[in-house]
Parts: sequence; C-alpha cells; structure tokens
Amino acid sequence: MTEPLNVEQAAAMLRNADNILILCHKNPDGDTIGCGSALYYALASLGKTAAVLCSDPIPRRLSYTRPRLFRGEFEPGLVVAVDVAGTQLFGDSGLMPSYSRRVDLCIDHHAGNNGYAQYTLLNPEAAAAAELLWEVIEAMGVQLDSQMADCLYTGLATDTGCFRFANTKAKTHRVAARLMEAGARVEELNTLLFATKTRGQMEAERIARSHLEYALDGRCALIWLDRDEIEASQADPSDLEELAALPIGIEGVKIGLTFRQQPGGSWRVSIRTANGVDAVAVARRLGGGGHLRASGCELLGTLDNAKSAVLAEAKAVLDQSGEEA
Ligand SMILES: [Mn+2]
Repeated sequence: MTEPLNVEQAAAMLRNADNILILCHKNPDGDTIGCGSALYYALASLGKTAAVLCSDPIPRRLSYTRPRLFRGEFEPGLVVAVDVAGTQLFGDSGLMPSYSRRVDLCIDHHAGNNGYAQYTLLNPEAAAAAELLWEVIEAMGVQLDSQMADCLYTGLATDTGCFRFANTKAKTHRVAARLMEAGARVEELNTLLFATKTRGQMEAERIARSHLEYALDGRCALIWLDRDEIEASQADPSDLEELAALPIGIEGVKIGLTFRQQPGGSWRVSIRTANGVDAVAVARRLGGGGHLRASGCELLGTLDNAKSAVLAEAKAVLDQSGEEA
C-alpha cells in the first residue's frame, strides 16, 4: 500500500533528499520527459545531484529538454517516478529493473495509478503530470528558469493536445501563463511539437491512411500499421503516437482505433473517443487503461483477432452509452 502525500509533503521529501534518481515511463512522451527534465533542473538548481533514467531513448523531437541521463554514477538516495501509472510502464531495458522495483515517490495524474511507490502524490484532476509538478517545484522554493519552463510547458502542451483536450482546465492555462512568464518558448515549442512532422511520420501516416476502415455502422474508424510497414516508413516509435489522432478526427466517428504491431509481434492499440464515450471502458477488459478519452492496450495474436476483440468492446461501450451512428 502506498501512502498518499500532498504537494508540500512531496516538495519537502525532495528538498531533504540528495542523489535523486528520476524515472520516466517507456515509450516516453512529452509529459514524462518534460517532467523528468524539469525536476532534474529544479533539483540541480538547489545544488543537488540528480539524473533521469528511461528505458527508451529520449525522442529526437524532445532533445531540447537535455536532462542529465543516469549511467549508474551514484547510489540513489531517493527514487522518484514522474507520470508513471504502474510498474509495467517502466520497461525493462538497461539499468531500469534495478530501480523500478523500489520507487520511493511517485508524482502522477493517472486515476488508475496502482500505488506501486512507497509514497504517492496523485492528482487525477491535473491535465498533465507537469501541471502537478509545477506546484511541487514552486513549493520547493525553486526559481523557475526558462529551461524548466520549456520542459514543464512541453508536458502541459503535449498531454492536452496543445490545450484542446477535455482535460484542459482554467488552471492548466494559469500554469501555462506562469510558464510563459518564466520564459517558456511557447510559439517555437508549439510549432515543433504540433505543426512539424518528420518525413518518417508523414510516410507512416500515408500508409496508415491507406488502411482506413469503418466499423460498427460508421461509429468506429480504424487504421493500422504492421511491422514491415513501420520499418519501411523509417518513423521513430515516438513519431507513431500521433497517428492515433487520425481516426477519431473523422466526422461522426465516436471511437478511433489505431493498431501498431510491436517488434515482438503483438498489437498495440490506441483508443480515442468522442465526448461522452469512455475510452477506459473499451480498454479495461483487454488489460489496458488510460484516460477518459484516450486509452490503450496491447494484444497478442493476429491483426484480425486483435480487431475483433477491440471492436467487441467498442460495440458494448457504444451500445451502453446510446451512441447512434
Ligand atoms: Mn501525462
């Protein structure tokens, strides 16, 4: 059982620690990397030794975050996880397994966080872990600089789809305003994160669009990419995350599904839903989870089997919520 902490308690725990190891989730996104980096800079500004560990490389697009990466050079006095809802999300490459089983403090915003850490600061109302971490960094008495502001803004902007998703609250904008005041390069980051595609990403999108199918009387749209196609596209794994926005962006579609074959052959499914349709309910019985309008799961077997399993859950959820075609 984890012990819940409030913002001040989490800030005190960080202030009292040194040699702090910060863990991010595998397949890292802007929130986990933005938080890991911002926390690294905040701790460094207090004269502490800290470093970030992720079982996957930092995506090229997020390379400007430039945190110090952990290479085993110190014995951690405190292990902190940011934006990681469960131990299975740490991944198991490199040094990760030596530390992911003994997490002292978890700072997260996933309602489904399973309480794996000794202490947890959890706020499911926060649009991004970065929104919550901003409060912690303030409570630590750290003076935000432009690099920390860039990193926190990255988490805030990416988890809200550039402040478009339903998780965006007035508070999210207030925190963003504070980050702007601290020097976040908002226009530059928005262009980089939301209006620029790599050629690999464009190629993956072209192939995925060619596989577009409708199901459940048009209430559901799906796209997919198999392993050969992903390799042919030369897209980075992180480039593929945004594919999930395509099927749900079609008029009349209530559930958008994106199937991506993983190196081991399994199918990773991204589930996006329209307002009023619960994405977690689609993923839950398939062993997945996530947020109200964005969830995911991973399925073994053929594409056809994976599709029918997800469509059966999608149909049950749509029929229950009374969504007509
Ligand atoms: Mn997040």
